[in-house]
Amino acid sequence: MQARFDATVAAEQRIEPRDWMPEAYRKTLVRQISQHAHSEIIGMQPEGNWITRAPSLKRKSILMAKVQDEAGHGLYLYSAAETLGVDRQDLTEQLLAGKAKYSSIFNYPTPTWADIGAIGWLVDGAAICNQVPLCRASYGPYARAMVRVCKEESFHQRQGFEILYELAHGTEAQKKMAQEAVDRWYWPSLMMFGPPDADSPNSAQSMQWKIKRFSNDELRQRFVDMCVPQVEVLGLTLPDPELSWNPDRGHYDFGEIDWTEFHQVLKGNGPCNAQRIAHRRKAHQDGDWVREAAVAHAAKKAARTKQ
Ligand code: FAQ
Repeated sequence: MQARFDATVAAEQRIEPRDWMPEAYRKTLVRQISQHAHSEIIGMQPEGNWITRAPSLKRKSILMAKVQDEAGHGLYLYSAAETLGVDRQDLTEQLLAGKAKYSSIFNYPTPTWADIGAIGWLVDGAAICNQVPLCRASYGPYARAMVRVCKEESFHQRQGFEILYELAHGTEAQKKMAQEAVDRWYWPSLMMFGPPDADSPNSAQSMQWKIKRFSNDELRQRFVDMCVPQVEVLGLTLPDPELSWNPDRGHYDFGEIDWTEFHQVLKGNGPCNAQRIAHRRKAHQDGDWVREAAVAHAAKKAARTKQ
């Protein structure tokens, strides 16, 4: 069985839910996919915060669609996790209990409308860099989910870029607001790729299993290289004085990331960790009656078909 699994992975074919798989492979997938699902669900909050305050009806409808897409990604990913034999309710309970991880990036606040532009451009931009290679992940349901998710993320990224472009080419105050939002989100978006390779306990095995195709640092570098020309088009700057083209490496060199901040956010001490979980708990409680009604409806329907 192990030999067949290894051969399937080596041949770039997909492992499907009914195939035999090593227990550690299954566990790693549940860990990564559920964290990813939680990120999408918690990730609705920083932007949802601006739906009622979007500056025009057009912006409001675009933002509503984007946040709704994120809910869809979350549900899609929970379904992919369920193909590995876990229960969505258990995953949700772990999140509500504050035991499950989700991306550090969603623990930062969105004080201005420009933050919505910065999230779209930087956060969705980083998500695309990280997730496009996951479309080739060895586990079929995860890889297929990523194809659709990435298509939607690229629309999200462009809408964020466009918000920032408009602001950066508006009044002085608007340009300042755009620059400040980029300054706030740039470093946390670099942390989305995870710890440096030397401190990433899961990378080597996940790459061997072809779940991850590139290391955290490789994808982070790709993202920095992508941001530099784009920020020039925006007419803004990135808040890193050490950013410079390195012709020998063929990449941009960049400054040191504040890993203490990253670990603090992971420990629950980021600016919005407590608020995000409290909000998610309340939303879950507020949805109790919907779940009860759905169960009652299903029971009624089942009883009717038996008659
Ligand atoms: N935040 O050994 P590694 C989105 C944890 S995009 C929190 O390197 P791995 C779209 C890691 O889980 C955001 N925790 O781990 C959107 C591990 O903990 P564990 C979500 C982090 O798995 C946009 C430990 O550190 N995207 O939602 C972070 O090989 C806009 C050691 O790290 C994904 O989840 C972090 N930043 O690599 C939505 C993509 N980084 O479990 C709304 C799929 C690391 O051992 C608005 N995931 N950790 O206790 C992945 O590609 C990988 O899981 C990585 C981490 C690259 C995130």
